Amino acid sequence: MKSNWYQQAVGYQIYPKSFRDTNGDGIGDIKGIIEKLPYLKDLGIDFIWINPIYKSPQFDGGYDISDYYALDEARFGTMADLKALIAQAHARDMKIIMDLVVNHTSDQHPWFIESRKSKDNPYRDYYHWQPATPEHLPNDWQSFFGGSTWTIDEVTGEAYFHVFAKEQPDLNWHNPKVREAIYEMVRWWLTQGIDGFRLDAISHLEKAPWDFKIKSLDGNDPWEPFMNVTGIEGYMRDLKAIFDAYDALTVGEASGVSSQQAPDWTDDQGYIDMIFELEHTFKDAQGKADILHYKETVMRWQNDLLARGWNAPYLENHDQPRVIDVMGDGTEASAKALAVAYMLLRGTPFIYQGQEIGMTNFDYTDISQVNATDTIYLYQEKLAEGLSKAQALKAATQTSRDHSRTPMQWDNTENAGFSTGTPWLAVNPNYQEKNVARAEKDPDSILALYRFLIQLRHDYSAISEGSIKFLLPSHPTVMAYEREEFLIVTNLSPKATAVTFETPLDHYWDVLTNHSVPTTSLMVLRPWGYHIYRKQ
Ligand code: TEU
Ligand code: CA
Repeated sequence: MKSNWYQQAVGYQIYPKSFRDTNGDGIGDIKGIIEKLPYLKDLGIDFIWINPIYKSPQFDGGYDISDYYALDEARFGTMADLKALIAQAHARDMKIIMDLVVNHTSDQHPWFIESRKSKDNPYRDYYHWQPATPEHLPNDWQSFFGGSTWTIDEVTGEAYFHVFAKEQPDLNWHNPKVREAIYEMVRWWLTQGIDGFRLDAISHLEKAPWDFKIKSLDGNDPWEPFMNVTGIEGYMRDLKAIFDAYDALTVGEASGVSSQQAPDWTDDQGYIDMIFELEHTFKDAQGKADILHYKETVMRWQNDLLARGWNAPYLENHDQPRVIDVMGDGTEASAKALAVAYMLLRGTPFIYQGQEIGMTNFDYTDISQVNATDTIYLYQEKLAEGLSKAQALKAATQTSRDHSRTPMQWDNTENAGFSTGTPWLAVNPNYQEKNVARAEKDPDSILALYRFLIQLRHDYSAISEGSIKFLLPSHPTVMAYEREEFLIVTNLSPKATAVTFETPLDHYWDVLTNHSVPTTSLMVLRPWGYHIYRKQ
C-alpha cells in the first residue's frame, strides 16, 4: 500500500532564485532555503516543492535543463548543500520535492548539441526533426510562448519541434533510448534522498500526428495537438512504476487533463498523487480573474474528484501574477478571504512563497525590469502590432510571470532582507510595510491566518480528508461549502452582501471569533468577509 501522508499535508512552493540569498550574489540559493526552514516549520508546512535548480542557461527560469545530473552550482549551491537541505528538512519532519522537466531539455543539453549536428547523428532521434522550409513548416501548430512550434536549424536545414521557446526542444518520447535515459535519471534522483517530484508540463509528452491542423479547430484550443494526447498512457505507467518503487510524492502539472479524467490519473491506481489544474487561472485582458469562473472551476474539480482522486488546490505559483491583485483588490482583507476560501478545500493545498504575507504585483515602468521570456515576446509582439512602448508594456506585463518572481520580502532592511548584493530582479518597493518580520508581530496578519488555517487542516480530518458539499453554487461572489461538521463561507468581493441558508445557523459555533451564531438563516457578510463555523 502506498502511504497517503500527503492527504493531511500542506505544501509550500519555493522559487529558489528569489527566496533567500546567503552569499550576496543577488540570487537566492540552497543555503538560503536551509536558513528559512524554521520559518516554514513554524508556519506548519509539511513539504516543500523547489523550482528547478539544475544546470541550465536559465533561458526559462531553469526549465531549460542542460544537465539533469548536475545542479547549477554557481547560482544555487552544491550537491552537498542539497543533501544538507534534505537532511535538515527531514530532521524537522518536512519533505522535499524537486521539479522534473522531461518534456524538453535546453538546446544546450549535450543530447541536442549532438542531435542538431547531422541527420544521421546517433542522437538525432532524441528530438523531433522534420524537413521544412520557411514557407512550408511541418504544420501550423503554435507554441505556448508565441510563434510556430517549429524552428529551422541552419546546420541540416530541417526543423525541430518545441511547445515552449525554441531554446527548449521537445524530447522524442517515441524513442526507447530517450525513455530509458529519462527513467534512469528519475531513479537516480530518487536515490539521492528527495521525496518526490512536481512533474512539469507532463501532459505534453505525446503529440498528435504532424498532419493535425489547428486551423480546422475553429475556436477550439489551439494547443490541442499536444494536450494529454492518446499515447501518453504508456509513458505515465512507466513513470508510475518508478515513483511507486520509491514511494515518491508526485504532483503533475497536467493541463489538458480534464476534471472528468483526473480521477483516473490520481486515484489509488492512478499515475500520480495529484494534479495542478490550470483552468481556474483564467484571466481577462486586464489580468483580472472572474470570481464566478473560479468558483465554478473549483466546484467542478472538487465534485469530480470526490469519489476517486485527489486535488492540489493553489492560488499562486511562479507562472501567475499575485492573487491579491488578480482575484483580490490589493487589500489585506481580500488576501485573507481568498486564503480561507481555498485553504479548507478537499485536497493538498499549496502556498507559493510570499502569498502568505500578501505580496503584490510589481508596478512596471520599463521593459528592462522584466526577465520572463514570454513577457518579453509578448511586448515585442504588441510593439509590432503598433502599440506605443507604454501601451505594450502595460499589455504585456498585466499577466506576466515576473510579478510573482520578485524577491521574497523578509524584513524592512535593504533589499527586504533577501540579499546584501544587487537582487537579480528588483524588489517590490512595498517591502517596507509588507514583510515577514512585521507580519510575525501582528496577530491579525495574513500570515497569522495562514498559520491558523494550516493548524485546522492538521487538527481535523474532516478538513483534510472529509467530504465537501457546496452551498449557494450560483452566487456570483460568495463561496460557501461544508466539510462534514464545518461550514466555510467567504465573500470574494469588495461589496457587502447578505445570503440566506436553508436552515438556521444557531447550531454553529464561530471557530474564528469563538462566538455562537444567531438563530437565523440570514447571514450578512462584510466586504471580503469570511466565517469558519463548526457544528456544536
Ligand atoms: O509551465 C507549463 C505551462 O504553463 C504549460 O504547460 C501549460 O500547460 C500551458 O501554458 C497551458 O495553459 C511550466 C512551468 O511552470 C513554467 O515555468 C515553464 O516555463 C514551462 O513549464 C516550461 O518548462
Ligand atoms: Ca546566492
